[in-house]
Amino acid sequence: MTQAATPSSCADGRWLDLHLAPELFIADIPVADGQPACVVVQQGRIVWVGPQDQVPAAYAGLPAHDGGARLATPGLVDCHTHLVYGGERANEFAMRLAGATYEEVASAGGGIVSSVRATRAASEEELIAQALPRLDQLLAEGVTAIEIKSGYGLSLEHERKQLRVARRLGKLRGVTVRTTFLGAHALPPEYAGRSQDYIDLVCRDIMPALAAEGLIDAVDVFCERIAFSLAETEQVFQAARALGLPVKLHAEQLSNMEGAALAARHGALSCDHIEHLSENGIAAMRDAGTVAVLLPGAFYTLRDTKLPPIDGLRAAQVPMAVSTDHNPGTSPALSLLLMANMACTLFRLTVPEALAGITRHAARALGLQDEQGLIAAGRPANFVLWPARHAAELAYWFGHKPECTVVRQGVIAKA
Ligand code: DI6
Ligand code: FE
Repeated sequence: MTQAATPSSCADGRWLDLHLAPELFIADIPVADGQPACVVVQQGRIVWVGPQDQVPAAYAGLPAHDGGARLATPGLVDCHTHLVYGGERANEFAMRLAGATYEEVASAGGGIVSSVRATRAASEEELIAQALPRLDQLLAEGVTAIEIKSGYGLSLEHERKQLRVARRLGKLRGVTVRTTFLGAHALPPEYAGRSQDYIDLVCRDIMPALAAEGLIDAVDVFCERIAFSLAETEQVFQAARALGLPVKLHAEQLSNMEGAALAARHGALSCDHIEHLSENGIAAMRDAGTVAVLLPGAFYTLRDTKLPPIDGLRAAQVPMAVSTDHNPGTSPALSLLLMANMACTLFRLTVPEALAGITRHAARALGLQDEQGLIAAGRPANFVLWPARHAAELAYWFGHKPECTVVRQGVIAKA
């Protein structure tokens, strides 16, 4: 049995000599740029934020933690991962280097279905043991909330197993985990050629059962020509809404299916990938308050050339999040900071956009905007101290794992 990570100590007290990242905090008393700040934590929650020379007397006697003049940001939020799966697919990496397209690999029995076979063959304990090192890589970089999808089980038994593993990972590491049911990720082999029958099974049997077991926080669909149609997506969303579950969508990754507009009609939390997002989709997302989740790791791995419509999203003020999309096929990425760098370098996001993308906009994509992604009084204590003075350094450096101090759910998870 994998031992839970023992938190080193309680984070309660005054965190002094901090420099707060612009736009990622709300202070009780204004903090000027460069002014040393203090964050006060009591019973695991932030109770005050402001200049360290104006800490209220009521907190003066609390233990002091030295922030070391470091940059403080909210805990990072990885809002789109397929972190739980069996095996790996390095062989496909080699196949694509030899010229096979992602769709050709899928048609040759590789792709998602090969991970399905490996996931079905693995026990719950084996999936935990395989996922923990991947989760620890992300946690070491200050992730304090993460979304974990199913979608490699594609049956009641194995989708349940994936979602149970996701819940257990959160408990083992004391990290906020939001689970997303992605039963409509691919057609399982036993339903080859019978897509509608499988979607009926997903909507009638699998989703209601797992929702009743409290395993589902949101529902997602891979809406794409090599996956599920708009009509099938609509059916899954109708079933989700009937169960009171919010939805999100893998939308417009390889083509424009107008999936984002459909998702927005259902008040989707987010539409993700969106390289082929249309003006109509942007307007629909804007009107619905749906977050655009950018996944530069998949874009990079697939050597995609179709950039998401960043200028259009920016002009429409659609919140943009950035995530690893960690999965064994198109984005075996284990660094959210690298994704911030790639969002700037490949997608031309500004540094403030990229940092909001891995904190407050990512929190919104999970419905966690009131408790994650911002340093402010009244929220659980989830923040990171970086060996940096300027926020731009978080997107500038890449390929390293900065030695950071992580406060996660009110404990010092990494000193
Ligand atoms: N789009 C993707 O890029 C991943 N899933 C999806 O809907 C691919 C997942 C995999 O290849 O295992
Ligand atoms: Fe994905």
